[in-house]
Amino acid sequence: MAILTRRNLLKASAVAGVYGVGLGVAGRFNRAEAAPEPRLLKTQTIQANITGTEMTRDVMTYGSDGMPPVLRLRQGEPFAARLINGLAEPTTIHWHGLRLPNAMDGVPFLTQPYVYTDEIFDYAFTPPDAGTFWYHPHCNTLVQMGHGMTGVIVVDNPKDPQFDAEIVVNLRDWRLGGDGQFIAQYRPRDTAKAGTYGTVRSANWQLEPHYDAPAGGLVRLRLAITDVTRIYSFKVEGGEATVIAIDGNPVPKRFPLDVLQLGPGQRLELAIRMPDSEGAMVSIEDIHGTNPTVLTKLRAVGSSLKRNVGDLAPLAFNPVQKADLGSAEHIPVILSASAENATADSICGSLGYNFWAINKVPWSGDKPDRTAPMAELKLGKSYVFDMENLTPHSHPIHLHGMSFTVLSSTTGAVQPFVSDTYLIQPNEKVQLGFVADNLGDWLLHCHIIEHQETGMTSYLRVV
Ligand SMILES: [Cu+2]
Repeated sequence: MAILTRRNLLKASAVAGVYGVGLGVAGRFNRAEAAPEPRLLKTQTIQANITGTEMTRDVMTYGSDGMPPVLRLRQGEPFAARLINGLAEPTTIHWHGLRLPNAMDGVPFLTQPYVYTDEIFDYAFTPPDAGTFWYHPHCNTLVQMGHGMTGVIVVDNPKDPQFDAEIVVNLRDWRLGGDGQFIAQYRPRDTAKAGTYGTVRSANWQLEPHYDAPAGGLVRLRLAITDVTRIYSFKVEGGEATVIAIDGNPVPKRFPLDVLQLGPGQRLELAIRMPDSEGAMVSIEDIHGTNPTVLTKLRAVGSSLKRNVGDLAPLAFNPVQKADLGSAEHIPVILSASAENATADSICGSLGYNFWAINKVPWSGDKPDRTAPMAELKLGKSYVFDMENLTPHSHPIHLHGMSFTVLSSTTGAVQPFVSDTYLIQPNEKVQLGFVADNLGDWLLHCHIIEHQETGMTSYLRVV
């Protein structure tokens, strides 16, 4: 792919705008409906009250109303968004977990040019899957995401069972000092370990917000971990919580939530049966690490609806092809540390260090010095990632453009979850099966953004 210069950029944007979803991808990802009116997403720098006491300056967001809006799409219906860049630096939008044409994937150099200050880029695609997804930049990602640019996407299937309430929660931290202002987004010594944690935790940009829900009713709770670093272990107190979907896909078999560990980029959907008595609270907690934290609370209101989680019809599975394991080709994916030198030679992609590598190649992505793809895949063929984590840290590994099924793991029995992100533990070996059903260059990277930007990034080419 040619490197696009700034001069080419307006031309490229115009092409995307006119042809939208028609850009070079065959099959069901290439549906040629007329594009709907685009949703305007203007990036800008604002002040926001996150700590509850001070206004934080230099917060970055989409729109002007604080937290980036929750975008609601419909499964199988065309969607369009116009990115207008009001930041003082380039940006792009990646639609995490959505299977869409490669030209819409939002990765600088791999799939699209930078969108510079005051320029626009038109995105258009038709989401094939229903569920909880999210959107964020893929340029100067640690800073832009760290400063606020992480929003949740809900793709509705109108045939889903009826809940009595739905609550969407965007979970993330902020690196703020005692004066409520941003401090350095990372410390290299932490980048070389689990990553640099935020100092202020939030749910929907608030500290422990409370939401009302009907007593005795069924709540569809959509949790999205949009933080750049933190791994969560979810626990629910005070109500009955059933896991119905993970990472945008219904689970093969529902199960009661005991404790579930999920990493940056992952989503959890729970059916919560609220207590019967008015005023009773359900608390959603993260018990990972040494500092258990209440993230948000739901308060039962009204007289009991006396609903039963067993009455909920199942969610429809998304149309994700299953790999043919008999013919599948195996691709090794080895996650390791690296000590090669790096230079901060990119606007979007590098922190100036290499600490990590995939298959021994450290590459921070989002920059012009492309490495070769880790593998070239044939459209329509089945593959299995044999992924192995040689590091002493967990890594949420995210595949763009395609969904995989978890086949087996050395950690013990795994459910055949369909997902776009797998949180691999130290010393774990996992097998992930998928069909290469989407043409183009697709990133595979750790979603601890410091790891991504210090080498734990690679990409696949589907031809
Ligand atoms: Cu990582």
